Amino acid sequence: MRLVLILGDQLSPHLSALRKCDKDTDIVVMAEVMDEASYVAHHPKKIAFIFAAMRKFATKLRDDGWTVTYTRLDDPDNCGSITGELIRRAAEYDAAGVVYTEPGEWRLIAALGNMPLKTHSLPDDRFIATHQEFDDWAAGRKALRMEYFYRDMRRKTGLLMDGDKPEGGKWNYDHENRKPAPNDIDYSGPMQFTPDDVVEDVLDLVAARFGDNFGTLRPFWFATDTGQARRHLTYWIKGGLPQFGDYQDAMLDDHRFLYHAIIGLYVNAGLLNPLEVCRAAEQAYRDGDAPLNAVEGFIRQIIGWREYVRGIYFREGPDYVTRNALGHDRELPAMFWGADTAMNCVAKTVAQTQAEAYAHHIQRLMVTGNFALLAGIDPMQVHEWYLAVYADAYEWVEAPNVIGMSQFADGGIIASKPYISSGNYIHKMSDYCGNCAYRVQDKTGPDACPFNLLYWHFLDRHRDRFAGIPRMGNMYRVWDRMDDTKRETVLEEATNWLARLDGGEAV
Ligand code: FAD
Ligand code: DLZ
Ligand code: SF4
Repeated sequence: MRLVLILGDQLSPHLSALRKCDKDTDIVVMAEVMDEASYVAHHPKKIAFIFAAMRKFATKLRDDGWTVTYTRLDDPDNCGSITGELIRRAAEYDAAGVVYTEPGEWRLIAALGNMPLKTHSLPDDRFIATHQEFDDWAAGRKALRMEYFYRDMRRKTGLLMDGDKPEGGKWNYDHENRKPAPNDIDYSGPMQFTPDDVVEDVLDLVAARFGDNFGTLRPFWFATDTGQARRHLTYWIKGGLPQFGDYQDAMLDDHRFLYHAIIGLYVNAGLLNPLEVCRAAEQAYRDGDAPLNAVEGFIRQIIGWREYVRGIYFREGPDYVTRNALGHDRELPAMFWGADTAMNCVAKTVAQTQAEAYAHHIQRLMVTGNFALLAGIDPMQVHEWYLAVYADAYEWVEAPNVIGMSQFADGGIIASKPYISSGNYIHKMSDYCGNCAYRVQDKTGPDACPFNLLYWHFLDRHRDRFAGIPRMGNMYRVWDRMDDTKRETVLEEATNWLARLDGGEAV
């Protein structure tokens, strides 16, 4: 008899560990444990989502004939850690060993590997590329650009392929996907689910135990099982996907979700399979219900970006999260935890993060991420913030996005140049600036948008590293053409603004 470990983000009936084992003889172990629930101060909605989905998945496994031992967070015998629970259960059932699917964090991989039990780790084949395939692709390349990896994934899956050619003749339709914010959104998603008894029990538990964490628990509306997640997906494919491409990069004060899929949390926890999601989107294109730019853009996010960042996380190793190539060391300011700020774009992104455990990609990258990078905030603190506050955050996917793509702390493995912008970009893509105490048009002066000041401050202080990058040369030429007094004013005002930030002012 063996134990089969199922972690909170492995809630998939075809998980490799389940396929390997026998429901007549082996015993599934699932456990809500404090170690996992507190290694960062997760958003209460994220904890509630994971616990509720775990409880429902355990019931499904029992219905399917498995014997499941399930430890609730408040069970008196709870050992508090995954390894503690496995050791306890192994003694209880005199188990010969533990079978598990490789976790998505180095931390847990190490802990499971160091247990005093016989263990058998299996690859997580819910992903399209194996570690070996990614490493083979990466080997010998000077630059690991997602686009080329993505093309291989298109060929491997056959998604949007026309024989050996890409559907429509081009691999990537991104240039059609950068429309600024529309005046209105005609999609009412995401689909919201009323909590049932299982979810209500979990909400009470989470409110009692994690009520002080950053984030609002109720109203809670996430899907918590595969059936619900599929209903939401179908609803989005019909109502959201057709316009997903056009407005992928847009941001609106009054619309938290726009045309985004809000499926990251479901796919990452195992409720939806990434290929199933992509095939459903492809079908909408084949049926004439969604345009190619939307469907290609969506599929690229999943079989391209999602697979690519995972490949980087495992290739780079456990020290990836500690990297700090730009030597940034500013404390994460209180505005990230909801303290007042006059910057409307940051305030709105943080407020919706607090309410929903969700912000979409451009908010994460070009508002909070851009700000943290320009202001020189310690990337480890930025990483821990993102890992805590988003319902879809697990280290394998969050760290490459934050440490690599957003903060350039890996020195340029993921991003060929830093994702930075002045207030102009936010102004173009959103309606935030119209409601802001700062003036996006002002480059200097008391009302100048902080992004305008910090943008030049960043470029100036990292000149040695970035001036030689061809696609950044233009920015330095603009800076160099400014007259000396203006340059000095910008740098002085940026420095003063940062000092006020450090002093705890609600800037
Ligand atoms: P959509 O915009 O509708 O996209 C569809 C799907 O594509 C997503 O659900 C996701 O599975 C996938 N996807 C899109 N972009 C990426 C990407 N860059 N990396 C991996 N998958 C991607 N994604 C996470 O799943 N977890 C994280 O913790 C996370 N942290 C991020 C931090 C930063 C700083 C940035 C810039 C991006 C981060 N992302 C993360 C990627 C992306 O922002 C989210 O996947 C997306 O916002 C989830 O919302 P959605 O389901 O509505 O996605
Ligand atoms: C994120 C999370 C949380 C909050 N709680 C649990 C838990 O109590 N039990 C569990 O098995 N998994 C949990 N998880 C998910 C794990 O942290 C996740 O498996 C790792 O982060 C690896 O991706
Ligand atoms: Fe953000 Fe600047 Fe626009 Fe204000 S003016 S919303 S700080 S970009």
